[in-house]
Amino acid sequence: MNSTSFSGTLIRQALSPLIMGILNLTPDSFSDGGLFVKKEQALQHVLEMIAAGADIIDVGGESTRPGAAEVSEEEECQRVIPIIEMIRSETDIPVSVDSSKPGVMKAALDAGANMVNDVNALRSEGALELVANYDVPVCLMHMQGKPRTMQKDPHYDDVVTEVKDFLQQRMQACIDAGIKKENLVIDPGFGFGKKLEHNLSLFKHLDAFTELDAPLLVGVSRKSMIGQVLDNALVEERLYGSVALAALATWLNSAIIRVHDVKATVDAVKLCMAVKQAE
Ligand code: 7PM
Repeated sequence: MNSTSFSGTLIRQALSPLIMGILNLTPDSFSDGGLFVKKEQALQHVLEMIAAGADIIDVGGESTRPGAAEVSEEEECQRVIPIIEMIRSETDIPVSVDSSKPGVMKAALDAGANMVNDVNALRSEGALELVANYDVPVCLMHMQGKPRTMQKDPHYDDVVTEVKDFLQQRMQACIDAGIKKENLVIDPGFGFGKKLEHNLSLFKHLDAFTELDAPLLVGVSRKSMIGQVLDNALVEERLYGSVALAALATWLNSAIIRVHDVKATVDAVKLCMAVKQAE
């Protein structure tokens, strides 16, 4: 796949889930050797993910970690735009921009990004209108609350129904704003204002979202729900759990799986698809 052929229709028609490799550009993510060294490290990481079989690279510079401080649009652009320009000049891999700010989305799309990934589901002022000006896929993610406080006692009466209703409403808001339905991707937002029990219910009932008639993106890689079930606090010890959930997400018809560990996930997805397609 290349960046020019990437589209909402391609996501819908893919026979096997697409692997979205995560490129995190928050300041703590690469060693601090100045801008040039950081760019080289980021490019190295992208080339590795491409070699491992990534279908799309998700570039993000805003930490949505529970409790994280907000970053300015200017700061986020400085982190993300030079890297998107570099990926576009060095490779032909489709790029998504992980941002909730319309100014960042615009700069990223003008620099050649092919998709918008918004954990805030285009609820920021001006975000719907901005995306409507571009014919690109957009991922609408569910989140209860705001990143800074969302893990403080999240509550649902019926988590699957509430997340589904939210996503349906955001899909309608997009369509009303002039965004094509075939460009919409939906995501239940694992870990975003959810306790373990909520995350597990959402995963078990992923098939409930197929009714919304939009491809499903699943992002659970290295997340705390894995640490909670396995009782391991260390993020470095969550690889096997992440791969297990990627296999399950494949079995449950996910269209895009967002991961840190591309090679391990590609293998799991291939095996899962081989079994799925057997007589
Ligand atoms: C710290 C905590 C840093 C959590 C980063 C994160 C998703 C996403 C993220 C997701 C979509 C992470 C998250 N998660 N976008 N962006 N879906 N669409 O673990 O689940 O990567 S950031």
